[in-house]
Amino acid sequence: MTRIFSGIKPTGHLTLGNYLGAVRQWVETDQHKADALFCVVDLHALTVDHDPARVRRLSRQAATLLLAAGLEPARCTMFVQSHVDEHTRLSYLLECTASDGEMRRMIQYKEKSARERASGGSVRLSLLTYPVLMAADILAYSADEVPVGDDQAQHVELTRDLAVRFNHRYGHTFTVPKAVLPTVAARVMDLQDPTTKMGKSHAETSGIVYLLDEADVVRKKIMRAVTDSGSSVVYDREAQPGVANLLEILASCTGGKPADLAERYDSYGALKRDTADAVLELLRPVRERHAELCADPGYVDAVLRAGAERARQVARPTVDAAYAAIGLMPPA
Ligand code: AQP
Repeated sequence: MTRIFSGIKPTGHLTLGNYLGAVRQWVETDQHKADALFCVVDLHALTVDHDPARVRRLSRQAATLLLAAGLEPARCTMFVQSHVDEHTRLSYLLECTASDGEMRRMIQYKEKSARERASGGSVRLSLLTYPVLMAADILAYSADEVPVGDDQAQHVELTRDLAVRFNHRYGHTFTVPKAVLPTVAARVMDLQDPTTKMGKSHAETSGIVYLLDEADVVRKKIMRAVTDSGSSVVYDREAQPGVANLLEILASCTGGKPADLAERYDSYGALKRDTADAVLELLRPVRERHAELCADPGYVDAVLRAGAERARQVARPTVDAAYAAIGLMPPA
C-alpha cells in the first residue's frame, strides 16, 4: 500500500494557504487512498525565535484543526513530531549525509535567515539544518508520497537526494519519496502582497486568512485584497498576480479552473464577493467542528497518543536499519 507522510509546523495559526495547499488534500484524498501519517512538526517551530507556551498552544491547536478539517483517526495516523524520537535519531545520520552547501542553497533558509537578520536576531543552526530533519520525518516512514504546497517542493527534492545518496553509500535503506502538489492553489499568495506567499508566521496579518478568523474578518480581508491596475479580470500570474491569486482561491474552493472563472467576471468587486463567499462556505464547518473539539481536549490527547504509538512502530525498524547500515554498533 502506498505510504504518505506530511506535516504542519506550529509557527502560527493555520492559514487558508495551509488548508488549500496541503490539508484539504490530506482530508479529501490521501487518508482514503493510502497508509497516511500526518504530523504536527513542532521541532521545526524551534528553528526561529519562539515563545515556548505559544508553540505548545499552537501545536494543540494545529492537531485540533486537522481533526476539525476532517482527518479521521480510523483512517490515518496523526501525531506530534517530538513524541516520536525516531525523527531526531535519524536526522543526525542525514546530517552526516548532507553537505552544508546544499543546505545553504535552500530558498526557505535564505528567506528566513534574511528575515531573522533584518529583525536583529541571530540565525539558529537548526534553521540551516531544518530540511535535514524534514528529510528524516519523511524517510523514517518509508513514505512514497509527500503531499505539500509548492514552497516545500525543494525540501522534498533534497529528501530524495539524501535518500539516494544514503542508499548508494550504505545499501538500500530508504524509499525515495516524491512530492505531490495540488493542481491549483499550490502557492496561495498574501492578499496584500500577492508576490509573497501567504505565510502563517508573517508579522503583517491583514493579507492572511486564518482558518479561525471570524467570518466578518475573512470577508473584510478578501474584499480589501490588493488587485491590479486595469479593471478586466484575466488569469495572468505575471501581469495580474492579485487577481490571479483570487481566481486560484476561488477555483480551489469551487472546483473550477482559474482561467474559466475569469471569463465570468467583469469587475474585481464581484470576484472578491464570490471568493469571500466560497472561502467562508469552505471554512464554516471546520470552525464549527474546531469549537466542538476544543470542548473535548481528552479526545485530541487520546488521538495523538495512539498516533505516536503507531508512528514509533512504523519508524523504528527503518531508523534501526539506517543505524546499522551506516556503521554504528548495535546495543548488546
Ligand atoms: N501559501 C501557501 N499556499 C499553499 N500551500 C502552503 N503551505 C504553506 N503555505 C502555503 C503548505 O502547507 C503545509 C504546511 O506548511 P508548514 O507548516 O510546513 O509551513 P511552511 O511551508 O513553512 O509555510 P507557512 O505555513 O507559511 O509557515 P511559516 O510562515 O512558518 O513558514 C506545507 O505542505 C506547505 O507547503
